[in-house]
Parts: sequence; structure tokens; C-alpha cells
Amino acid sequence: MTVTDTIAAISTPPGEGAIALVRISGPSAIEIADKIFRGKEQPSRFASHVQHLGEIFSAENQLIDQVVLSMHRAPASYTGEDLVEISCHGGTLVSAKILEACLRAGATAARPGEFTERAFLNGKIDLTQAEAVIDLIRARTDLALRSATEQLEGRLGDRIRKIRDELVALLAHINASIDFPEEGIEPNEGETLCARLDSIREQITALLATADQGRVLREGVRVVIYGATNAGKSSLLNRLLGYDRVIVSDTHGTTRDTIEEMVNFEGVPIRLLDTAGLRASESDLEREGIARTEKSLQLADLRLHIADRNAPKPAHFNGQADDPNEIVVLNKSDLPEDNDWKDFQALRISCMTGHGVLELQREILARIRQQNLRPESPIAINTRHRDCLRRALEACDRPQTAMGEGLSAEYVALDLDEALRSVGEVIGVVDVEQILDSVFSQFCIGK
Ligand SMILES: Nc1nc2c(ncn2[C@@H]2O[C@H](COP(=O)(O)OP(=O)(O)OP(=O)(O)O)[C@@H](O)[C@H]2O)c(=O)[nH]1
Ligand SMILES: [Mg+2]
Repeated sequence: MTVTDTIAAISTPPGEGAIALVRISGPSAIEIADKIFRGKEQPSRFASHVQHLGEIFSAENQLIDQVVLSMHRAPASYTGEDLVEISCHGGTLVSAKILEACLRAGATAARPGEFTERAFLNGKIDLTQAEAVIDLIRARTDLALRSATEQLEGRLGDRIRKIRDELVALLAHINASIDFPEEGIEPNEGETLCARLDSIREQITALLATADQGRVLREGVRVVIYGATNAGKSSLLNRLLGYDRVIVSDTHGTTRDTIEEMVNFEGVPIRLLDTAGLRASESDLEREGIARTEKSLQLADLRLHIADRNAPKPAHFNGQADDPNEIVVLNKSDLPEDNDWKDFQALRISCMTGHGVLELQREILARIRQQNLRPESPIAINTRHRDCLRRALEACDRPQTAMGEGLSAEYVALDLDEALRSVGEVIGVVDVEQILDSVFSQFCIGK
């Protein structure tokens, strides 16, 4: 793919700030800068990577702003193309007018992620590194940040390239045995072939095992608070967040919708969900809320089933089960306990006084660790990587059956070829076009 147009965008978030950044990238970037910038020298004469003070003028020859402009000549730039960066004063109108001046001078407006896409297309970064840029921007915990940084440095890409190289070597060997049978290259030098394939499968499996942690790093562990109305679900959410996020009242059925907030427990990102209380209801609205509660429960990594110990045990309370994904919590420990709860094994807390809440947090972390959801390794794949690697693993599993059934080397080669393509998709070396859109559309414009 050759890129011929020159793109421009405002790379800083909308709104007022001290500085805004407008970027131009592509073959005409320097020419455009020459048209709109006036300073001691023309940008085309600037040394690369040096900042110069000057002024930007509109197509109508009107002064827009005093700016600092720097030129990054290809290929030593973020995109790998000629790239111009203009730092202007951070008003919405100023940056918009500078962008307009760029467009009038011949640039086209960039799509979301197009700068990073060009960096990928020009071979500056692989696809996992491009994705790391989004992860970096979105990171909410130290480990998520570290993971994104390591991925940006290419650690995941390196692991994938190693697997790919081994597959290529294996495939080359098998193809040679097909093409030159007279050379006496045995495709089934049985054990060595299997051992090499096993090693590849192990490496893929090890990466696949980081998928859950990758999801947690990027999205957080889904912890859903549920239970009967008035049990104190919303109070618990507020308590765990440390501020009054949700309305709490003694009216049953106060919360009608699911409410989601992120918290960080010891570096583990957690998506806490407060839900509509469960009860038989006449109201359509409330029943819709309860349906949402049930949907959230299906997607939960961990459920906090909360009950009011001051009230009788709700009918059908099936809370005492040894489900590792569920913690039963009896709330309102500051009030006397109803006889129904006598000898009932559960964590007792008070959202009012905070009693037991620390123990609950510890228990939540312990369960997350038990489920192997606590992110520990800085290499953690995302869902797209997982899909590619699963396909690769399936394709690697097939040759063993083929060999067991005495199928010929051609079959094995076909499977390995498929595995190779799937692994390559992770870093973007094959069928690039298809996957590009899904990756770069998640970016913001100007990145
Ligand atoms: N004494 C006492 N009261 C509490 C405690 N936790 C919550 N409450 C009270 O219990 C009532 C219900 O609390 P909420 O947090 O709104 O309960 P909920 O489970 O979200 O209720 P719904 O949204 O209606 O399902 C409110 O009046 C709270 O002040 C507690 O630990 N002790
Ligand atoms: Mg509530």
C-alpha cells in the first residue's frame, strides 16, 4: 500500500488547555508547512527535529496564532513520513483554524488512528505495538501501564516472531521433503518433527494463558453486587469507591439500572457494578432493571451476594454454596441480627460504619488470585491476539492426528501454513487490510 495523500489533525483532546498540537504527515507535509508558516526561515529549510518560533496564517492571509513548529523528516518520524508538528495556544478555535489552514493548503483530515496506522504501514512498528499505543493511553493501573509499555517496546511481537520463525523453519523442512523426495529428507523424522511442533504449541499455549489477565488489565475484573432490595448494595458500592456515587435510600427498589465504576484494589483494576435489587415487581421499569441485573450476573467474574442481616432471610436465599465466584456478605452488622441468620457462615460487614469492609476487599482480591485473574505478567494478550492464536493452535494440533493416521506431508504442510498465517496476523504480516480497520478504528483522531 502506498500512501500519497497528506493528512492533518488536532492531536490533543478538545477543550481548553495550555497547548494544543496539530500534526501533518505525508509527502506534502513540508510544502503545506511552508504555505501556512511565517518565521525567520521557511520550514523546508529547517533541520529535522528542531523547534522554531513563528506565526500561522490562514488562506485569507490572516494571522491565527504564534506557534512553535518542528519538522520531522522521513523516515525518522512517528509515522515514518515527513511529519510536521505545530504547537499552538490551546483554545478550541485556534487549533481548529490551524487545522483548517492545513486543509486549505492541501492536507486531508485524518481518520481515527491514521497516524499510527501509517507508522505500521511504513514498518516503524508492528501491529501489537500499535495496539499498545491504545493500551498506554487507556491504562488505569501501574501494571496496565507497564504491560502497555513492554508491548510497545515489542516484547509480545518478539515472542510472536520467534514462534513464526520456528513455524517457517518447520514448514520449509516439510516442503523440501515434498519437493525433493529424492534428497531423502524425511518429513516424519517422527519424533524431532513432533518435538518441534510441541515446542511451538507450548509457546502458543503460554501466550493464550495470559488472555484473561490481558482482559483484566484492559477492562478490569467484573465484580457484580446483587441481592434483595434494600440490602445495601448501593451503600456497598459507595463504600468501596470511597465516595457517594449512587443514591441510597430505605425505599425498596431505589436502584433501577446497573451502575458501573472502576476501582483499583492494590493495583488490580476492578469494574464494580451495582444492580437493581431482586424482588417480584409489578413495575415494567423495575422488571427491566432486574433483567439487566441478571444479564450482568452472567458476565460477572465475581459476584457479591449481599443480604440484610437485620431482616429475615429472603426466601430462596441460596447463598451458602461453595461457589468460588461468589462471596456472600451480610450487611448492617451494626444492627441486631435476625434469628434466620443464626450460625450462618458469611462475612459480616456494615456499610454504615465500615466494619468488615477491609476483610471484604481482601477476600475479593483472594478470589481474583484464585481464579488466576490477578495480572502478574507484563505480557498479556488482547482478544484479537487470542482469536489469532487459538486458530494457530488448532492448526498446529491437526498435524498430529494427520501423522497418526498416516496422512501425507502435504496435509501437514497445509495445516502449518494456516498456523503460520494466524500467527502472522497477530503482528500484522499477512492479510493486513482486513485487520487494520478493526485495530485503528479504536484510536482517536490525531494519534
Ligand atoms: N444500619 C445500617 N443501615 C444500612 C447499612 N447499609 C445500608 N443501610 C441502609 O439501608 C438502606 C438501603 O440501602 P441501599 O444501599 O440503598 O440498598 P440497596 O440494596 O441498594 O437497595 P435497592 O437499590 O433498593 O435495591 C438505606 O437506608 C441505607 O442507609 C448498614 O451497614 N447499617
Ligand atoms: Mg441500590
